[in-house]
Amino acid sequence: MSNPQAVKLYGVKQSYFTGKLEAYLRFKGIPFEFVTMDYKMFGDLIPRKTGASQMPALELPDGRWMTDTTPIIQWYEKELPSTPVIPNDPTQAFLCFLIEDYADEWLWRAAMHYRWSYKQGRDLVSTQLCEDMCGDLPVPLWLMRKAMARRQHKNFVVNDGVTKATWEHVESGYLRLLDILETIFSNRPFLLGERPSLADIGLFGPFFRHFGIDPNPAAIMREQAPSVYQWLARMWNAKSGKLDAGFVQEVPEDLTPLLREIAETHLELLCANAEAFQRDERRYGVTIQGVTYNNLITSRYRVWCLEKLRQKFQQLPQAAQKTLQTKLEFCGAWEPLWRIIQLESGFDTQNQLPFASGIEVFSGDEWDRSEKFVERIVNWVIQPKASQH
Ligand SMILES: N[C@@H](CCC(=O)N[C@@H](CS)C(=O)NCC(=O)O)C(=O)O
Repeated sequence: MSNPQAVKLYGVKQSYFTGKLEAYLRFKGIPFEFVTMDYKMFGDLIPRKTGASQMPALELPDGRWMTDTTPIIQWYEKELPSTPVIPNDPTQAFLCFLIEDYADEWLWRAAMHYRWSYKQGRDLVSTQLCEDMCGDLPVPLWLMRKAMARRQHKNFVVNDGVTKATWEHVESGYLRLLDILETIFSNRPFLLGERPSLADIGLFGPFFRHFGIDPNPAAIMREQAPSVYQWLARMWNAKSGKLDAGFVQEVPEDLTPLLREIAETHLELLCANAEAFQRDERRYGVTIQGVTYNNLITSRYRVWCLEKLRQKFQQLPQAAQKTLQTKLEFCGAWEPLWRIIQLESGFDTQNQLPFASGIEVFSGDEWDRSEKFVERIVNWVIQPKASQH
């Protein structure tokens, strides 16, 4: 029997952000019922209720809907403050937001690339996604899988700047991150000590549902970073009720290479994206660690991400700002955080998320929306002649 107090979590078991939120709900002991989001919900119910065609979405027992894992978690942290994932220490708290943002927005290129550029990942996940999301479409599975793999590859790999020239850099970012995390998780169970923080939950998104499942990156992780592999299972099974351990004091030295990596990659991308947004350009290029990515789609959502990080800093007391500034300068993250003088996404200006109408990370003409995907398969199969015109 279903629990009337349970929230409904709409998503699929292959999804980055659904996995992130599941880990959080499990850790906090928030009862939830998992609802597989099929293509009809994705294209209709979910955007109608939340404003955005994205997963996950949460439906509360009182009928309210929430979208976007970042504000959802922040809302729950205020509602259920007794077992926090955001440390009290302001420097640690800010670094958690920064690591979460890097995991949400930067790592998805590598995650999508390993999934959709390699045959093993593509075959496995296109089968799972089509069976779970499109099981009732009157279309042969092989055809659906082909259309799904093509849509995902175009949206998340080609449109995100992965080419022959950037391929190696994309993969080297994953390998470097494994090395950094292997050191950290050889020293302690979670990024900031004996209990999971928001930084672990953020990283769990790409790591659990992509790097840990997709055959190619998972094989690399098992060989090269067994402590990271072990952390994945530890995170999945972490329960706040069972933990009385705390966060470490201050910021451990072994986080410095991670923060430097974030400064050189993610913050550079956020700046270039924000500049393109200001200039009203739909596509832009950026050089990261000496490698140039071209033709990236400008994202209003990611302008908002940078805006939010800056607001988090500004909300801190003066003394905390000073300590944090020193740390960020040391890691090269201070200058890019403030490089853009005028930053205005115009999104969620009243701070009403996760209940306000959300926006997708990417949208616009270049983005192949899910509705179009279904429409195209139906055209191919059911009206093959009509689709030739
Ligand atoms: N910022 C959102 C991102 C959610 C998101 O982009 N989810 C992906 C799946 S993991 C999605 O729905 N993509 C839309 C698409 O494929 O069209 C969050 O944190 O919830």
